Amino acid sequence: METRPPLHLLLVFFSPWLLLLLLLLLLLLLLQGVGSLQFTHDDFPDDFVFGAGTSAYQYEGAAAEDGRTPSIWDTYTHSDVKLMSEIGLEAYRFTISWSRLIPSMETNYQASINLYSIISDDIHVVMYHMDLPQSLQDEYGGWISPKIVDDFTAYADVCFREFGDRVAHWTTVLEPNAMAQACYDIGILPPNRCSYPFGRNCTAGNSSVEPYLFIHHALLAHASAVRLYREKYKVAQKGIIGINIYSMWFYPFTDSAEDIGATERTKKFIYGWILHPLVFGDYPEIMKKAAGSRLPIFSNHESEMVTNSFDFIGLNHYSSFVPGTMVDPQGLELALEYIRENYGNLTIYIQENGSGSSNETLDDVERINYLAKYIAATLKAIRNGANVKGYSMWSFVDLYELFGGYSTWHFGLVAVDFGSEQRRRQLRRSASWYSEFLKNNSVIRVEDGFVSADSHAQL
Ligand SMILES: *[C@@H]1O[C@H](CO)[C@@H](O)[C@H](O)[C@H]1NC(C)=O
Ligand SMILES: *[C@@H]1O[C@H](CO)[C@@H](O)[C@H](O)[C@H]1NC(C)=O
Ligand SMILES: *[C@@H]1O[C@H](CO)[C@@H](O)[C@H](O)[C@H]1NC(C)=O
Ligand SMILES: *[C@@H]1O[C@H](CO)[C@@H](O)[C@H](O)[C@H]1NC(C)=O
Ligand SMILES: *[C@@H]1O[C@H](CO)[C@@H](O)[C@H](O)[C@H]1NC(C)=O
Ligand SMILES: CC(=O)N[C@H]1CO[C@H](CO)[C@@H](O)[C@@H]1O
Repeated sequence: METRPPLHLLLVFFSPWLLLLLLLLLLLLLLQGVGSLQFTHDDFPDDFVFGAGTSAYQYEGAAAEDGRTPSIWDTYTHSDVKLMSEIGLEAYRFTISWSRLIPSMETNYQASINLYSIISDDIHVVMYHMDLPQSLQDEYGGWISPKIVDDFTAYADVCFREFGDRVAHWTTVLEPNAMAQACYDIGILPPNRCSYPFGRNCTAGNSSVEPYLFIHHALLAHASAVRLYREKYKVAQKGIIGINIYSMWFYPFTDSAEDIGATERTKKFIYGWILHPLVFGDYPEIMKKAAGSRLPIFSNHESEMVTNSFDFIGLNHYSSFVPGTMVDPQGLELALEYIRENYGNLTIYIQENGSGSSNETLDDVERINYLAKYIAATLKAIRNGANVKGYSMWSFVDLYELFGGYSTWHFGLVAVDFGSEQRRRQLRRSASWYSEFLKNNSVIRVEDGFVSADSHAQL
């Protein structure tokens, strides 16, 4: 049987003209940059803000532990604010610690916020990230009791009253959907509640019920704080308020209907658990069906209170669920598209995104690569119609990371020498790179797996 093409076809195929044409086409494609994007700060909308964040208890962490006085914390804040201004951050995000918002600390927060206000009028504050006062946990079980709603609202009232004149963005609760799992399902984070076989190391808890209770009360507490803000503070303080979700992206394992179905269900549990009530006043049908009577029911009044109780949605986005690689900027684009398609064109702030490393090197090229790709993905999403208004990287300085302690993980643009008495700060290459992007409008080119900038940041 004849399998080779006739000779005259081969001749045409190898004709020098055709070859030249093919080469020209290839060159054009390369010049155009297949899958590449070139951009500067100016390509983002005027009201788009770039920032970086920290969280109070991770930041202050050691301060309380080793008995340092608040004035030393204040010194760190001073030097950090100077660095923030040098780098050119437009927004600064930090978390107030509920368990530490005692009168003596209130003055410290006042002092810090005053300092931040000098360099930026775009201060973002997170009110809750896993630091419930122990007394409320002991008294009534904390978040699994509806009593938390009033206590959280009272705490929010203090935050708005004391700091609201200088805070532009309030985020009530950080990553409730991730906390439900870590704190009440597998129980690896405080209050370490779980039950067999979902978690194995807890002394108390109920993994099949408490995650749902936690989210239910977190949504009600959030909505109640938002109502308070809108009724009592918003007109005078002119800020906006929202909630944050942990937004990992998921791909089906195969093309089978089962895998596609499972992926859709997962997304409803991860995104819809929070967004469906906030947009439609109730949990997604698929969750009600799967969780049955374990899922609490919103009364009409609660449903009304929760619906539209946000000005923006904050996303913490780190990676996708793909075996092999953690860096998947496309996952961020797909997550934004999913939210827009299912819940409308919501105002989104990417509040946390960063690359942790066990390597404390100052020459953090990998972090630069990661950040450039995700900033590029954000720009692409905006061009495709997503309403993203800000990008805040995690984190500004190396922090006391939740799982590893000081020495293990390094997320910072700024390195901290935790061994030195003064906790000496040093800018990493990523800080200079971010600064060139923000202040000098340097060009960032992102190609598949490769990032370059006009002028490479020098330390
Ligand atoms: C339970 O705790 C022990 C001791 O802290 C630890 O070694 C073990 O890995 C934990 N097991 C699980 C399943 O988390
Ligand atoms: C968790 O609570 C449910 C509903 O009250 C109950 O049926 C189940 O037995 C509880 N599980 C554990 C481990 O206590
Ligand atoms: C840290 O990263 C730098 C640059 O990527 C590399 O040269 C160095 O060997 C790494 N150090 C460790 C301990 O992994
Ligand atoms: C979403 O809202 C933004 C800001 O108003 C707008 O620029 C964008 O075009 C909207 N997207 C769609 C798909 O309508
Ligand atoms: C920005 O450009 C100026 C002038 O060319 C230069 O002095 C400075 O080092 C550059 N980088 C930053 C981060 O400002
Ligand atoms: C504050 C926070 O949640 N940080 C987490 C970000 O994600 C990394 C893993 O990618 C965690 O190690 C951090 O604790």
